[in-house]
Amino acid sequence: MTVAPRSGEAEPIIVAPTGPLVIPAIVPAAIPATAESGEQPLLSLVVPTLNESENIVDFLAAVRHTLDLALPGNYEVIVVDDDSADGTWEIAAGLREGFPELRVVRRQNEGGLAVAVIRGWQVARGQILGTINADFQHPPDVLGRLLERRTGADLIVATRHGDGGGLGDWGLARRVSSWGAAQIGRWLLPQVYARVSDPLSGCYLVRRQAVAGVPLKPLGYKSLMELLVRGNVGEIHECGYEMRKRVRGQSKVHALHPLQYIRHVLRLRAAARERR
Ligand SMILES: Nc1nc2c(ncn2[C@@H]2O[C@H](COP(=O)(O)OP(=O)(O)OP(=O)(O)O)[C@@H](O)[C@H]2O)c(=O)[nH]1
Ligand SMILES: [Mg+2]
Repeated sequence: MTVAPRSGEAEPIIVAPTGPLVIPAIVPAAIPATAESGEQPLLSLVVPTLNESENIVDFLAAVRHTLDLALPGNYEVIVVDDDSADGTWEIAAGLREGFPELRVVRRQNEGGLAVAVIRGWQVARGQILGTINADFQHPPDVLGRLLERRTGADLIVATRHGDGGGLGDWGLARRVSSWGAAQIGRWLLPQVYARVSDPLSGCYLVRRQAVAGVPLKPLGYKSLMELLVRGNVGEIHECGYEMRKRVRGQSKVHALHPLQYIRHVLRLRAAARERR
């Protein structure tokens, strides 16, 4: 990992960490405080990206707008890009000069969405870690509402299945596949579904202390289930949101994802049994 101080000039693009997927309990000394305040920000929001050049500029502007209102000067946004062929990482890096809270990780050595999120948290400075997709399917203003509900919670989940949330104008095929994935999860990991209405959510905030120090090993897309089984998550709050359809750019979901998901759920079921 290369992270240089940010005195005046933009931090270099960060090389993704390698090795065990463990989030440090204490921000590593090699990661400097922000130049602006000299302190660590409260929130580190990871935005995983793969070929999101059509979304990234507008998306980061929207996130910035929301977080400048909710947590002015007290957050950082970390784009974790998998060396996208469309240059998403370069476009994001070009925005850092006018957006000092923005950091960019370029990951070249491995793949997978859930792992990308954890790699971002490994270079994070905040005590609250978060993630949101870059394609506007999670409306960026949900971040403000998640933050409003953080008092007393280890985890605050943006949910499609409670608190007024919904699947918006999703088509039938997508609704059926989402329902099927939830049924498999409910069957094999009932203890997870007893705690959270939407453990497949890709938008949530979690306290560093609730997930630090535990070896994580997600497979595929779903990071929240991983934290719920392997982490030490106490009180959970939820916040409903209406999921949108992707408007620009291509979906990265591919035929292998359902199989990966089932393998991941089975792995978590075994891990949950061992913890009992
Ligand atoms: N770093 C990284 N990001 C990824 C990867 N796969 C997907 N993403 C990003 O993760 C987010 C969710 O991916 P999507 O392809 O939109 O998945 P989805 O929302 O389940 O599917 P759609 O509804 O079809 O868009 C987006 O910001 C993607 O750019 C990956 O392998 N690595
Ligand atoms: Mg999407």
